[in-house]
Amino acid sequence: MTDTQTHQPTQTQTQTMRHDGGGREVDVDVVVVGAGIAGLYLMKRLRDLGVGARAFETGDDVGGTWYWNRYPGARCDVESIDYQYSWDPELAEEWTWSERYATQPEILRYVNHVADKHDLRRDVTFETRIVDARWDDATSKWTIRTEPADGGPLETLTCRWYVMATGCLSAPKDPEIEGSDAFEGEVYVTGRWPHEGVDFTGKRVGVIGTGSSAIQSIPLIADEADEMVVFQRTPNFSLPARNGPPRPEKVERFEQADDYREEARWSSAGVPRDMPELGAMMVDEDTRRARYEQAWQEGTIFSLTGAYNDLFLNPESNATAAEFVRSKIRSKVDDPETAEILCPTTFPIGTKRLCLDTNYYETFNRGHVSLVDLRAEPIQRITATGVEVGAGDGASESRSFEFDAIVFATGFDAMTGAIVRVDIEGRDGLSLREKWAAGPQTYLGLMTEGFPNLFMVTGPQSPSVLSNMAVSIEQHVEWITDTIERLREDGHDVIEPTELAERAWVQHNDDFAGITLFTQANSWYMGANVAGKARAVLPYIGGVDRYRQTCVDVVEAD
Ligand code: N01
Repeated sequence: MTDTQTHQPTQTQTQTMRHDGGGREVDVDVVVVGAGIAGLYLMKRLRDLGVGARAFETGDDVGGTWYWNRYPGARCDVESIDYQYSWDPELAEEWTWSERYATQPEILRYVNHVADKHDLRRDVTFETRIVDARWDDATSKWTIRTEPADGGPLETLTCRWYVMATGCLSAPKDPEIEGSDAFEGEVYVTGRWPHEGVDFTGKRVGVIGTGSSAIQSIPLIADEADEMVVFQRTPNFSLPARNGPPRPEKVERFEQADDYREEARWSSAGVPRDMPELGAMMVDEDTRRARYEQAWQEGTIFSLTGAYNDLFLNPESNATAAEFVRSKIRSKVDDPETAEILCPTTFPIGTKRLCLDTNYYETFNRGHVSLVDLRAEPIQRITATGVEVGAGDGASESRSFEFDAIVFATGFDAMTGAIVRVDIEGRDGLSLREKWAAGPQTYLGLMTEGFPNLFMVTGPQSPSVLSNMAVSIEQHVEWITDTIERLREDGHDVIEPTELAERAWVQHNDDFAGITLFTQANSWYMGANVAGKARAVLPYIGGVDRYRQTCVDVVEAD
């Protein structure tokens, strides 16, 4: 399934080649982009294999997503017992999660603990971004230019292998609102939250967006703000997280950590759980409602849409789960009009990522919090003092809101954004940005034809965001490092998917997506949240277990 070329095995040591024009030129075996959960594990594996590697990170420390997303209420929506590294079994003994769903500061402390314990910072260059990367067929190497945050000279490196461990939700998207630079008050973006925190006490705050980041932060911002207005374009389905101490039944199962983790690796979403055998329409309404109620009480993103086996396939089944959640929203929100605005009706439940919340809907019962339905009154512009909404057709009146602070919770250019923001040029000058203009084309979400020796961790067309990222990251890191090790042992310098293998994988992804309801939503899963981005299902829908088996089969087939 792949082409390889044979050369001498690469050097294992990092070598300084020459100095040039103020910038240095360095040759390493592997360049890794990102020092988050994926980048750190990559660096550890490569070091253990004796492969010279350097990582680059735009932040000034490790943590990736947990470094950047410091907004109030930021938590993982996968339980912490599941969302942690498995490669160092001692960590489970050393680290006890204080909550079922740990907060961002606790997760960041955990990542720092791992970085300290394994001395992983020493091979990372912080506050440095990759500007571009070009493949050279003559040397079978990548040439990469990096730019330090302090505006210092660009550095040029060459490497044999180039790994993007850039995360799926790391490139904040442009808010795409007229005048978004015009506001003269405080401006915050959830994905780039100030490290020192923000005190909203006594302030009038506008929040734009109602995705996970907004749904987690709104109740806490409302605790401080004098007045809060939430601008909602599309309502989301959110389930109560029921956060608290780690669940005793989970803690007990995790006592057999090896078995538990193996089960996670071979589960459909990277979290061990019982799979439903029945379709939703195979049971009567009372049974169904009781099952949904049980799932609602469970408080996970998997429980409700995992209650029946056809909720992503059969619109009629899906509608029963969606209506169940809408009934819960109506029961939580006092004002019937506000409740209706908060009820999602335009996409099947689960086809936009479900949110987990603590008191989100209840926040709209507070006197100082109001909701603006942007479908009825779209944002016209952001002004120096606030936000103007209205149909803009002269038929209805426009309204202005004045704020001290505006929070943009407007999301990310997901899955492909962080990859194509680097100017990557493969064989014969082929631009990755151009190759993916009509949607990503990858082999297994790990590589892409025309870009030899370029690997992606949890790239598009792999399970990634539809799974427990911790499990999917480890699988990719191990696959990539095993592959590099094998190529070196066998004296191969180049690996690249064939065009046919890639076409088949893209087709397989499309086929899977086509039989599900995912294509019916204008979600970031579909690339639909970014103006001009091609519409394509970005994650692999077939499940972690099926995907892992495919990767195993590919390796076994040599
Ligand atoms: O981003 P989003 P997010 N005018 O894209 C709105 C993960 N995550 O940062 O839906 C007005 O979901 C946009 O409206 P619409 C998680 O996987 C995880 O919240 O495009 N509104 C939407 O409401 C999550 O799914 C955790 O109509 C505009 C919102 O902004 C993913 O990250 C926590 C607009 C963006 O929502 C992304 O979540 C947080 C405009 N011009 C995030 N542009 C956990 O682990 C955008 N919007 C719990």
